[in-house]
Amino acid sequence: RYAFWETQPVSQFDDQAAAAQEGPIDAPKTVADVRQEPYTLPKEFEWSTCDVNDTKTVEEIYQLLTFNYVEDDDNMFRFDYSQDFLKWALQPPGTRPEWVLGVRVASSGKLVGFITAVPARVRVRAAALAMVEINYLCVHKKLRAKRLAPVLIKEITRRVNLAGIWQAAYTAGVVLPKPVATATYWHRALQPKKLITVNFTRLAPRMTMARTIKLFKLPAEPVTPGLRPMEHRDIPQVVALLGVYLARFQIAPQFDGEDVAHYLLPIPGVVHSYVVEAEGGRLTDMLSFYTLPSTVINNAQHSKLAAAFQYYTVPAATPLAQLMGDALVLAHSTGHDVFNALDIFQNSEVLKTLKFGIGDGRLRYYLYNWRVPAELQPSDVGLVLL
Ligand code: NHW
Ligand code: EN5
Repeated sequence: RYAFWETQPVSQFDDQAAAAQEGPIDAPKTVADVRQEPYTLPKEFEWSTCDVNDTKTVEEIYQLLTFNYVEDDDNMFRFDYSQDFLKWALQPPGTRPEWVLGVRVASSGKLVGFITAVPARVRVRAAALAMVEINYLCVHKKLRAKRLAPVLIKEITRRVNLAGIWQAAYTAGVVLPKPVATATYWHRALQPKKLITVNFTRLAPRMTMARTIKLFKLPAEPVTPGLRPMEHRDIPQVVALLGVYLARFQIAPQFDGEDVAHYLLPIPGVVHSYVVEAEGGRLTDMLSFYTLPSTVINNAQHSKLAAAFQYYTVPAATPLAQLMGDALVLAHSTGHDVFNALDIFQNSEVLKTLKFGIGDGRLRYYLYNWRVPAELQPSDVGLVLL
């Protein structure tokens, strides 16, 4: 049972009857109804709004997450978001400083808890909603199972409600009430030898290392004519490409020019975006991926795994398989060991052909205070959270 989540305005596992009503779960509120005082923490802790532009603070957040954030089911790998990545992910257009929320030990100032919200316009079926995306919820390993997470969630909810926002989207590996969709991770080896060494994958039966390396070998250059890194001048055309393509999905962000500039202009070591330019400067397609390494938890040879994650990809003139194939080439040539993708978008049609293998991880998509009539298929999802 879910002692906390049963008290929250989220779809519950047993509410099929109510599920017919698409829309908000809570009675409508105004900012004046929102509690003015922060929620109370156990007395040894205090709230701390974190400024990611402060070098010492972003270092503290980085340390907390690097040692305490998400691991795979067998505790072999742990996400290692870089400081530049966190600064990028946490400051999109419309950012509010009070939405980067920490918990510190009052006596020492040590950062031991964290949660963030960023604004986003997300369309769910026919409804375009002003939401936040919640991410980077983390409690230090030594303070687990003390019910700190519900306090972090309630406090970030209060701070978001104070801005007049009543819905949120979030993803998690764990099952909570109640997923709007469940996606599966797939992995494409770029450096098979290293992946085998760190036990990310195993040598297939009756395969030698040499044959495995040959099987996953990629060309040095992408094959799509006109493919080049995205630039500032491309923003209006990329907004248009994404707008048309994402309209096919039941849940997808609505990006304006500022969003596209922030989330898609390339940042070395963080986000990689390419456009396909046809004659006359017309853009026909785009692809992107982000860099999210993991710490290899117990390996003598390697301490880091360099993973690229598929971000937004828009096939139109170029088939998706070719565009994703070029993403693999570019991720390989920029030093990544593996390319990860979910079975969202139209990915299911191309993953096997491109030699992706199914992962052991699932990613559940959730909405706060919004009900959908029925669970969506992964292929209905057009939203990527960082
Ligand atoms: S998912 C990644 C979450 N982080 C990690 O997995 C890092 C490693 N784990 C930890 O740090 C991406 C801790 O285990 C955490 C739980 C902090 C996860 N989401 O404090 P207690 C995100 O960041 C529930 C939501 O004793 P703990 C998305 C759990 O079911 N709830 O546990 C975040 C239980 O509730 P229940 C989660 O292990 C979305 C309660 O927490 C959860 O010390 C947040 C236990 O708390 C998870 N991933 O700390 C929601 N994991 O009902 C945003 C566990 O079962 C909602 N729990 O009793 C929207 C808010 C904004 C609304 C605005 C309108
Ligand atoms: C918030 N934005 O489970 C997200 N990773 O499959 C937070 N598995 O890397 C929530 N266990 O399958 C994130 N190798 C939830 C995901 C948490 C991390 C996670 C999984 C995703 C993962 C790897 C390593 C497994 C290690 C043992 C995996 C097999 C790949 C192989 C490729 C080649 C063909 C066969 C399969």
